[in-house]
Amino acid sequence: MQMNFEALSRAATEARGLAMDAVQASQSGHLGLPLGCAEIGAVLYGYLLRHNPDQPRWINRDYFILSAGHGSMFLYAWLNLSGYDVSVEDIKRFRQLHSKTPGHPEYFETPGVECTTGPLGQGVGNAVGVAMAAKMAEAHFNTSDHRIFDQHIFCLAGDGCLQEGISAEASAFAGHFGLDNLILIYDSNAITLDAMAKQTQSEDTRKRYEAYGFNTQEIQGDDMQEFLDACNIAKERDNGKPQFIIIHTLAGKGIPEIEGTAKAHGEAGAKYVDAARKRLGLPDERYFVSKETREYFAEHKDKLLADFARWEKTWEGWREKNPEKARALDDAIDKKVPQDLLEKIPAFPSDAKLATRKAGGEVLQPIAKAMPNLISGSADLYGSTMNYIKDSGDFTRDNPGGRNIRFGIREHGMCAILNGVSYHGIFRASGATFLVFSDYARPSIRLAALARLPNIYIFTHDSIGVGEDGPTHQPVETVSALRLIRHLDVIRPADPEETAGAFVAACERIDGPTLLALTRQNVPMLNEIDAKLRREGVRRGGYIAKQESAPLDLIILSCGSELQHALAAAKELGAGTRVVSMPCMERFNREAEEYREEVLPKKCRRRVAIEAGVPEIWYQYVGLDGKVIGLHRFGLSAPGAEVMKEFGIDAQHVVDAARSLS
Ligand SMILES: Cc1ncc(C[n+]2csc(CCOP(=O)(O)OP(=O)(O)O)c2C)c(N)n1
Repeated sequence: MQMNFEALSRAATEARGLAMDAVQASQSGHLGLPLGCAEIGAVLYGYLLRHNPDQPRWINRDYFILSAGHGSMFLYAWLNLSGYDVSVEDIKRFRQLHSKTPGHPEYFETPGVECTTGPLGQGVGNAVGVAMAAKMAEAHFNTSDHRIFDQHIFCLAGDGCLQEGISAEASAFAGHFGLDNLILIYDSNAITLDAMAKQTQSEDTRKRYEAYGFNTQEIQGDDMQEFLDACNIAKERDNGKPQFIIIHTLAGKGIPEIEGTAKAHGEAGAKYVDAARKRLGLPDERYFVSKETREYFAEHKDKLLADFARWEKTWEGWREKNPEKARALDDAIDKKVPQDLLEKIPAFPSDAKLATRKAGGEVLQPIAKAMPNLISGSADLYGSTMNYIKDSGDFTRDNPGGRNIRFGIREHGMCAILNGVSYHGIFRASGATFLVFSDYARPSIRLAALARLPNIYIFTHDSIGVGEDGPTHQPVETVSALRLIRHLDVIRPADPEETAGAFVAACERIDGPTLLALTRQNVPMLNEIDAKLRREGVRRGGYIAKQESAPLDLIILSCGSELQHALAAAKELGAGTRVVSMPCMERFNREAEEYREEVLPKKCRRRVAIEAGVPEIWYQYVGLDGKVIGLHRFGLSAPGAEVMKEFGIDAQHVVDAARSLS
């Protein structure tokens, strides 16, 4: 079928009108991209994208990811025209309380929004992750008779996205791993927010992307035929190269007072909207969409649904011939976790002396067997993070089914790519690095939490116990800072059995990300706590590790490698001492009031906490009457045990603190 230029030009004009009206009404938001890229939207949503507005999460849809999330009205306008559940009424409420049209696109708020974007560059990383997951899905599920996955991933990025380092990390990864299903569209409109782009960039972006291993093309963005041709060339190239299309556009096109200038960027154009609408031939009626445009998109949707029905036939044939694969895919989509996952992990010998990272590596193997959709990457630190799935190979161009991802030294890119994998919805994404470098990845972790993606972060070397590498590598404030991210569970297990519980808790949690903070150094098995309790206690976040044997008069709280000191101190502090293991504050805080009261009865206010990190967060449990043994400074370069001793992270300091309580 030929592309209908007349209908799509009309739609582009009306999409411009929707953006102008919404931005004018809310007196906020960005006009530049929605106006400048209207023809791109028309070609993508009116012709090219293979999707199903009635089933926004259809597993074999093409993706469109708006990395330049500030241009959200672009997305909302095209979703409305395409027949997604985004009404004109929703658009009228652009940027208003509890609307489906928030300032920046949010995954859970709006049907058809694929990723939460806004922090520039993030969408590029997400798109790379989706493209990788799509390649993996092809490898895991397609057969020679049935191709149920053959997706293309389109991503629209601006100067800001490509200036941010995260897009460089992710793009280099995409080039290296040959993600030729990725089509990155660079909206080169020569402006950024403050000024003309040339005031801050002079690189040759096209050459940069060629150097990453992309095929590149350069066209005029408002020429629909040129854009269509470029996309068709990009789609047909199965040559192991991701595709980069530079589109030259005029930001704010349609409002001459601001067109092509930095003023086009935000809502400055709103005051010229009335005249601009007239010039575009739009009637006075606000949020106008013509009958012709509605009819065009209704017809186009019929065609999309017919394509979808054809795919469904392939899908049914595939299911019939491949019942095991079909079951595995159903489970993956439902994020099912075997009920007996914990039992699948063998008990650790009671005399083991292992770092929790090493225990984690052992725990991961049976889990990976039981969860074939789990993937496990590392930012060039498998040797230290120990999370390599031994039964599977590396993900490579030649082996896209490999479940181990070598991300290179790209923590931020890794975490944005993991987000993309989770958005794709089939593989359980996990990735590893040193915990202290979570700072390099924090924006992506925060977005995973905001979008409630079930990522698993296996972050090791979790305290000053790192030792000789010194303060640059020793987390001090990092664990607590991560605990402050809403919806992120941070689990810091104390010994190998708690580590088993922590991994299972992470896999079982599907409504948000979980970060496992594991030690570099060996820890003893805490055999005085029943092994079952150690494993299962983690699920509740905090539990009574040692029950007092006389009336309760002191509670010691701890987690991770310091729980051993709490237990040792309790021996000296008398029969009325209780020890609470608190591997995950977020889980504990979600428990019912009765359980929390059972573990930490209010009547006992003599409390001490110990953790080799900043102390502040523990005051929520020890209160004004309690004491916290922690660190008030950065660490030191020396053997880990000596650093711990130097800072008083030991049982004796717990004993002294407890005795000093009134
Ligand atoms: C990480 C990040 N830093 C800063 C911003 C604020 N911001 C939003 S848009 C923008 C300028 C983007 O310029 P460009 O990508 O060229 O977008 P365009 O001007 O084409 O709309 C800035 C700095 C942001 N959203 N994210």
